Amino acid sequence: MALGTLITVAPTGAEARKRDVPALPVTLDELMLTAKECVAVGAAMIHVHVRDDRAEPTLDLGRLRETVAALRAETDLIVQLSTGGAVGDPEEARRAVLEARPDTASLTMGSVNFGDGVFLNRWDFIVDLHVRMRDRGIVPEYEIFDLGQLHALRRLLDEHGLPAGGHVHLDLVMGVPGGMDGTLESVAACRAAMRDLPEDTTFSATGVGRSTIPVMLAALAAGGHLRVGMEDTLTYAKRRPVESNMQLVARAVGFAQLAQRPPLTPKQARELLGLPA
Ligand code: KMH
Ligand code: ZN
Repeated sequence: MALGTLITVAPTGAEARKRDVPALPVTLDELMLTAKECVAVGAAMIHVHVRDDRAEPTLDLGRLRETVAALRAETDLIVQLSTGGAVGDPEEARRAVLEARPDTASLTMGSVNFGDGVFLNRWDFIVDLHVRMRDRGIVPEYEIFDLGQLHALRRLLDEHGLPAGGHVHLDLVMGVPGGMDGTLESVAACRAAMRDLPEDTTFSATGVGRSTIPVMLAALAAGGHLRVGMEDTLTYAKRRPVESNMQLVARAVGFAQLAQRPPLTPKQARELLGLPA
C-alpha cells in the first residue's frame, strides 16, 4: 500500500502543568496559534484536551464546543476530542464530550495504571462510547496502552460492529508508566496482533518521553502513522526542553519524508479515516 503519513498533534494533554511548562498551550488563543503553526508544517489532525481559566484540565462542554468551532473556522485540521480526559474524570463528563460533535474522538480500550493513578475504562463504558460515537457519526480513534487492549478492540468490533465510516484506526500510546513500553519490540508485537482486526485497519503511534524517537522510527518502519506533541513529549533532546508543538511536528515531518511517506493533507487524512470530505 503506497502510504503517506497522517501526523496528529496532541498539543496539551491533561498532565503537564503550565507553571512547569510555560510553552504549553492552555488558552484558546494559545491553542489556535499552535494549531495554525502545526497545520502549516504538516499536521492533519489535532487531539484536543482543554484547560480552564486556572490552566487545569477540564471537560467543560461549553469550552469544548467553543474550541471545536474555532478550530473548524480557522483551520482545516481534523478535530479530535479526548474522551479520556484526566485520570479520575467521571464517566458522565467523559461521555458528554461527544455532544461537542468533533470529527473524531479518542476511545481507550481498557484500564491501565497511569503513573501513580489508575486510568479506568470499564468494558460497558467502552461499548457505550463506541455506540454513541456511531450514532453521532463521530469516528473513534481507539487508544491502545497495552497489548491486551488490541484483543479487547477485536471483541468490541465482533460484538458491536464497525465504527462510523466503517474504517478502524487506532493509536498506540507507548511508554506510559503502567502501560506497554515504547520499543521496537512492542510496536512489532502490536503490529502482529493487528492481524485479527479488519485488513485495512490503520494505526498511529506515540512514544511518551524518551521513547518518542524510537517509537516514531519503529512506527514508520511498520507502516504506521505518527502522533506527536507536548501531551507526550516535553524534552526535545538531552537538556533541551521542547519549545513548541510546531517543533515536534516539524521533526515528525522530516522523519516521514526520509521514510518516503510524506505527510497527508487534512483532506487526504479524512479519506483515510472514512470521514466526510
Ligand atoms: N490523560 C490520560 C489519562 C485520551 O486522551 O483519550 C488519558 C488520555 C487518553 O490522554
Ligand atoms: Zn489525550
